[in-house]
Amino acid sequence: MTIIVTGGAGFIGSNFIFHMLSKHPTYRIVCLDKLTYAGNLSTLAPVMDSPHFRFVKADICDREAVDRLFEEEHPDIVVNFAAESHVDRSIEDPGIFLRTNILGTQVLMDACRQYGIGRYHQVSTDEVYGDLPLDRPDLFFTEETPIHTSSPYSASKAGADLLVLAYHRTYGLPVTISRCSNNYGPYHFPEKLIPLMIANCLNNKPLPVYGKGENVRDWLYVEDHCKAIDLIIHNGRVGEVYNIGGHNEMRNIDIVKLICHELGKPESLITYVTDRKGHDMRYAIDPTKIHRELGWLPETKFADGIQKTIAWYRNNREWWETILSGEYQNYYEKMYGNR
Ligand code: NAD
Ligand code: TDX
Repeated sequence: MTIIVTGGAGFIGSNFIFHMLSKHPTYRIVCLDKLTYAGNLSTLAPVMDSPHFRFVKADICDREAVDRLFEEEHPDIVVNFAAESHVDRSIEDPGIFLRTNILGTQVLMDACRQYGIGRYHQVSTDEVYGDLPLDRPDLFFTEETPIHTSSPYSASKAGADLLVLAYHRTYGLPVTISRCSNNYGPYHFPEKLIPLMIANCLNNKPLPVYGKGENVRDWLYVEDHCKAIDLIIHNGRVGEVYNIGGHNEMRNIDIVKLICHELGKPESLITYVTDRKGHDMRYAIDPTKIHRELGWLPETKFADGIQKTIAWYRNNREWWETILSGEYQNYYEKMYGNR
């Protein structure tokens, strides 16, 4: 069994590679990654020398490179994590989001059609459903909830999802799609809420909370997401969408306060800043389908997962300080300098 994992040098993709190599020791995992600002080869150091692993630096939009890899590897399965993934960046510059997230998906699926594939899996997001009101805690996203996007990022992910379903219906490509809620855990790029707040806390820097901090996200430990994808690519029904989420809704401000508390830092570090444009209020996933069909349930409770995550950032300062010391400084100044 050979699996091409695109975007495997990023947060969830790298965790997925670690999971697959340990859970399926006979599989060959080939990581294709462009190594954008979000990709980090040092993350993959523990598996780089494994005879079951190969890393290839390439852009999923580069048809020649993708075709060459398919000719060399004859993959059975492709799992597409590669994407521009940060909502705030998509508000500043949507173009690269449309290119990578939509056109890159097309290139990968064209190669799957040309060379044949057992399964093409698209890693999507709950953000394609838009948001839910704060005063309707009874509402959840199901797989039937209409697509209704808010940001250029979520619109690009939704565009890709529609294309994936079109390739299934039109060409019979054996596809599956998963739509997961917010992940957290090791190797999360420090531009995202949880790792940014941990890193800033550890450096005694202000903690920039957008708006009033009342927005709600449904947090899932990254390993639980990886296990769900593992189940879907093996046992999920072709042509189907599976929602993944842990019924763990929390307000941003409560997460930030919890991180302060865990790290023994004062809440006075919290700074309320100008809200994100078009900011989604609440995400909440109904994961009944994946539970009923595939037996998936989240295993890590938030109280444990956040402790493990904070411990990881404490013990792996070099990983994130290297990021903070580079180009990220310009990004941070641009995003938060005058906010
Ligand atoms: P990430 O930004 O940490 O990693 C993205 C990876 O893709 C990086 O390694 C980057 O180098 C690579 N990449 C980007 N453009 C590429 C291109 N053109 N060709 C090849 N590689 C490219 O993202 P993440 O948080 O790990 O998210 C992975 C996937 O999961 C994305 O598709 C995202 O939309 C989805 N998702 C993320 C979350 C979350 O909470 N992080 C939740 C649901 C779904
Ligand atoms: O500095 C910040 N301050 C703040 O208040 C940042 C970076 C974020 N926030 C808020 C915005 C959101 O309400 O925290 C919440 C979470 O923000 P992000 O970490 O940027 O995640 P989100 O916008 O919810 O999107 C994430 O989940 C779905 C991932 O980045 C996406 O890739 C995934 O599809």
